[in-house]
Amino acid sequence: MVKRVLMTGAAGGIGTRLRSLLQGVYPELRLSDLRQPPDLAPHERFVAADLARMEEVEAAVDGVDGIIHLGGHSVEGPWETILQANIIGCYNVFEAARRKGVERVVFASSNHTIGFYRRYRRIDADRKVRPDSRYGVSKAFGEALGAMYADKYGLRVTCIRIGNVDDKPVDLRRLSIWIKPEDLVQLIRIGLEHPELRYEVLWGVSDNERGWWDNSRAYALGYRPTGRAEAFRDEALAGQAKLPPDPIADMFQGGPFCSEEFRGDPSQVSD
Ligand code: 15L
Repeated sequence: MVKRVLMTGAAGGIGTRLRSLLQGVYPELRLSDLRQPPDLAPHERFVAADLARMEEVEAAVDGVDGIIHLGGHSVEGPWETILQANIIGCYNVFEAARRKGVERVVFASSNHTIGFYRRYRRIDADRKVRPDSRYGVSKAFGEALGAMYADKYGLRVTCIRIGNVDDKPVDLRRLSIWIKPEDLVQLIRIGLEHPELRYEVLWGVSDNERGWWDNSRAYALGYRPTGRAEAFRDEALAGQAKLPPDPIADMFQGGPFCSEEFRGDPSQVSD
């Protein structure tokens, strides 16, 4: 039974939403980030940790049963930033979990692990990765680390390839990849609580008519999303109409992460 849970990246956008949604679910929800969130509630315990510093990560994970690893750099960035926050930081979280005997890790992966699949492709999590950014590569690295720590050291690991967490989808692409925050909580709880789980890669997406990803494994584990992006169709399309044209982004699932720094010929991106 998972009772004590650490959330890294607790001061970030997703962490802030999850703090209230997870309130009371576990007897202890410990929060960690570089800086303390300004609105820390009396029942919340905060431990400052720089993920790139192993001793700080070890101190943060000490005594917990499960980790929700949201921390790191959450968009594309310079290599040095990605290296410290997402490569070294992610290694430190898994390795500290092993050293401290933490049973479960839920890793916030991203749709940007597969961003260079074209939008007309329907894929499952067994397809090879096609990262669209250094950020996407770092998330694929995190998934690989998770597999190794599960297979070699017996941790129970769930990687959630998150689409886009928001109150509602804000453009055309998000009509396919949006996830309602409450649905993400369901997936995290599967990762922390499902008795048979060993290593899983699940799609962090709601029940979207225009979805691109086969999430049948998540459904088999009990996922019952309540979010439906299509309910916000008109607003999302109005949001899309305000965006500048970006033909490369429009071809691929990763959207603007694909067009940023793109110097190639899109017809050469294998299909
Ligand atoms: C992500 O992985 C990012 O963390 C988030 O900021 C969004 O940009 C999202 O992907 C997206 O693809 O919309």
